[in-house]
Amino acid sequence: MKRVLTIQDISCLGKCSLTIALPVISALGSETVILPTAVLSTHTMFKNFTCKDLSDQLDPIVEHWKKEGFAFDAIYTGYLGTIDQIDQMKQLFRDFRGKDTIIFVDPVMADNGKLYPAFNMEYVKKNAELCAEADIIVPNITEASFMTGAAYREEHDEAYIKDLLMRLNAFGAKISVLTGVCLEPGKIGVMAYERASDTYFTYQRPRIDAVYHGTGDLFSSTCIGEIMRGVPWRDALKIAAEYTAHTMKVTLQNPAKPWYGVDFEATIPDLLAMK
Ligand code: PXL
Repeated sequence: MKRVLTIQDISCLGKCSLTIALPVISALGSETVILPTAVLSTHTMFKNFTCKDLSDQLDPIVEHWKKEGFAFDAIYTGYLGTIDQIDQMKQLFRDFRGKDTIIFVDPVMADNGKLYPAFNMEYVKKNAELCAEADIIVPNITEASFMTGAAYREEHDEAYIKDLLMRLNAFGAKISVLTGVCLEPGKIGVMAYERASDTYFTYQRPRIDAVYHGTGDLFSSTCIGEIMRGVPWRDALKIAAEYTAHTMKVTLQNPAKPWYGVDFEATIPDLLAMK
């Protein structure tokens, strides 16, 4: 069985970060090891959330794992809390990177042209450094524009996306993926660049007209979970885009109209059947 280490916060209520990564990656058949970076009462889109930083726990946990000789097939980082934690991640990658370990970085910090409340430009710069240590990076367009210094454009064409991908590629990851890419009216999806083959990959599907928190985490968790079950990365991106959209569609039908997260619990059986 593959073993994935995922490092993100726990938002106790909110359906994002670890509360998505753990069930989704586990359902896809990998042992999922978690390293919580902080405990929040909810995700940061709620007002008055509490937050307990766990930075001082990371080193002792990692030291224990090193003594036990644990290894990981993939390391997936998502929402981290602080600049120091990003430095801790860089060291953790060095400690646990084996010959075939896939380092998957989702530099969660912004969306829709804006940084999340907890972050500033210094944090952006640090996240770019973390991306440089990864095999696969999956920023959205907002995160990519912040990290590369390119202008953020809500409406974009292929030339803009390719330019962003080239700027991301310069950080050093093997595969740079941009999410939230819209190349035709009414469509949305991803575009990626793989350095080794010097090729682009584009996947577009009909846009679901809704915004939920946690969909980026669902996308990334699905992607790494699929890669771990042997699915080629391009197919994994496609499945992750389809599964995220399907889950949004199902959530839209929920009469309780949840606003803070998607009903992935209802769609995990569908994910397992996707090819
Ligand atoms: O889904 C990304 C995410 C993860 N963790 C926390 C968040 C967010 C997005 O807002 O606030 C704490």
